Amino acid sequence: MGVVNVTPDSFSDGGRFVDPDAAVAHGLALAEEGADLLDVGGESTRPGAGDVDQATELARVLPVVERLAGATAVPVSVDTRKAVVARKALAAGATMVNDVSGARDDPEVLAVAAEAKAALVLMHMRGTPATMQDDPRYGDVVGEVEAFLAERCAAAEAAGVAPDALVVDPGIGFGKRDPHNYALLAALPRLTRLGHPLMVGTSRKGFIGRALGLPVDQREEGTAATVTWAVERGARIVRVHEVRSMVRVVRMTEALLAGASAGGAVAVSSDRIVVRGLRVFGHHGALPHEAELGQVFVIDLELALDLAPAGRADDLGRTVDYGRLAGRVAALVAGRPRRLVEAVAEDVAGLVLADERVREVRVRVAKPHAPLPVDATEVAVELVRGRTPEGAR
Ligand code: PMM
Repeated sequence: MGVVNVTPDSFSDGGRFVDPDAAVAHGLALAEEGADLLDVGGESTRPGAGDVDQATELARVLPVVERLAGATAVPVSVDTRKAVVARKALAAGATMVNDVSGARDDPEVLAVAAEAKAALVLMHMRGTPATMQDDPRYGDVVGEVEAFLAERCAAAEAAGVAPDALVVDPGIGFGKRDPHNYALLAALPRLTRLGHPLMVGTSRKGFIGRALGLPVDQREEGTAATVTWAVERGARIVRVHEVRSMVRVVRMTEALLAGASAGGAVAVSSDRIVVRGLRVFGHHGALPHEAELGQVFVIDLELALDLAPAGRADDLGRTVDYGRLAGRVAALVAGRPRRLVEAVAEDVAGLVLADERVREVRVRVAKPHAPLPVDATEVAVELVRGRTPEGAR
């Protein structure tokens, strides 16, 4: 997705294309360079930016959308948080709405997208552009963003948007500190499991500038690294300013992914078997009464392995039988007491990796009733163990 900002003040290219002729020419150049989508925005969403009134936004966006939609076959998206702008842009030829508020600021956006049968990007943002970088804090940024996106998708579907018209976006840089951005980028595979195409916008953003110590006009290579990373981890749309170079970056990443799987390696597979919420009574714990009385442990497992052989042959013998595995894990957790949940998780990981088809396993062991001096809903340990050439580490 190529960015066409018709704004005087966007952080990355503000002012360059505020003239409609310049914006249209830029959009056409991006189409020529290989963009599959063009995202036209008339409101800067950089940190601290104030709201733009509807008339101004319409005046910026509409002529550009209309002319681009008439002049190129590349679909046009409108980057807006306003239902009126979305409606008029769709009528002018746009086929996608990109709402950085996840359609919270103006919930009418949902009905507009539903009525026009338009695609709809729902992005996570904390607060508004004006306030979003005022000390953003999260307990569990990935969990909160995931829950937000799931809730907004449900709201969109309730308003009549078809599930396959929805795209989700974690909103890199929107009400997030650098550790939040990195955590979300690391968790893209998890976000793909929301069941909608995942879009990621990292282009020229501040966290790249801070990592490299470079100003906004020198972040192309940094952006390229994030684009490779995002595509490899399941992003289907990357929103970028430099289309020519990023199309090459995406094509090369795709070639690597295709080559790796054609070579029989499962290393790039993001196939997973997931078992969640396995409740087992056990006697693990560092405190004497835990060992004596026992308590419930809740186990989550995520196994990375290539599911294609089983799927193609429809043959349980070619995959991990999750029912049998769940039984063996439950027996382990109900069995010999360990002092630490870490030890329980480690032993569970070892059991799972004993099946050589499993490339990597994530194990989470939670104690919902852990004896703590303060209130907490849950304590858990989570670990990831993989296979090295010498065997499981
Ligand atoms: N980033 C910006 C604007 N719109 N939309 C989506 N869905 N995702 C983003 O990450 C995103 C966006 C800010 O970048 P810009 O000011 O350079 O357009």
